[in-house]
Amino acid sequence: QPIGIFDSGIGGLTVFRSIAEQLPGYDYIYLGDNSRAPYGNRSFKTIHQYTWECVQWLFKQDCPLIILACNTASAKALRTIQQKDMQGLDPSKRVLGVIRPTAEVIGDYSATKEIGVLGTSGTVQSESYLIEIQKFFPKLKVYQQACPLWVPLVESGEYEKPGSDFFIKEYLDQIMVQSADIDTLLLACTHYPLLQDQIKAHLPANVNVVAQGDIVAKSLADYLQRHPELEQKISRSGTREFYTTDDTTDFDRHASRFFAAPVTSS
Ligand code: DGN
Repeated sequence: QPIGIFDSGIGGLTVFRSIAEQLPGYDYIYLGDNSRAPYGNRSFKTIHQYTWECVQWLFKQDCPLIILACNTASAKALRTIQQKDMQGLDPSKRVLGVIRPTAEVIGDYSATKEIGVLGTSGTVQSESYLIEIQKFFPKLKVYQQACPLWVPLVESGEYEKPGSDFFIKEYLDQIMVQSADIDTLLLACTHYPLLQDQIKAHLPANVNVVAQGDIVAKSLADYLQRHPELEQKISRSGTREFYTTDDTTDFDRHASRFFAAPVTSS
């Protein structure tokens, strides 16, 4: 039985890439809901409905464990899925998100104890990071900034062109002006790691830029160790299957940038 990995589109492949690197032996199925992406500006109800449909599809593929490798879906749909939709289903099935594992450790990256969270409008409006981080680091000061143009910048491939720096700098200026003591910026969106070098180039050298793929992968490894009955169910032939709800040629062309390896989807 494979581990299911869900994202609104191709962005979750940055998280999957870290998971596949740290836990290479397991089987995985990735589903990108590209035909309805991006989720970033959609309503709570719509994001929940789309995410739950995709989770159910992954359950039908026999996944005992599904990771919502999407911040927007984790922020807006995970709680309802865990607390309502899954009631009455096989209790051994699990759906996990990316926000909690990130919130558990992000405070450790900061010396000043002031951090900035960069995400989609949906993630920022949900305040999920503020709420989750408070549970683990109650004294940490957390500032937020929505960067709605960064997902289209990455998806279109325009980020590799010089004009993109204008849009990268704009949101960084908006977060850094909130406090002079911010020393850590969390990239709380699957697409932003592709902008990491350009983001760093606009910031003082003392500011850490943290991508969450490796954090989520490490947390998953710990989770499987703590849940041996679940871990036993996962098959281990090292297969990776990719599915998209939209055009496969398009998915494959863009996906390899995010996954850092060739991708063939169905
Ligand atoms: N995968 C989404 C996220 O991490 O927030 C970004 C893409 C989107 O649907 N807006």
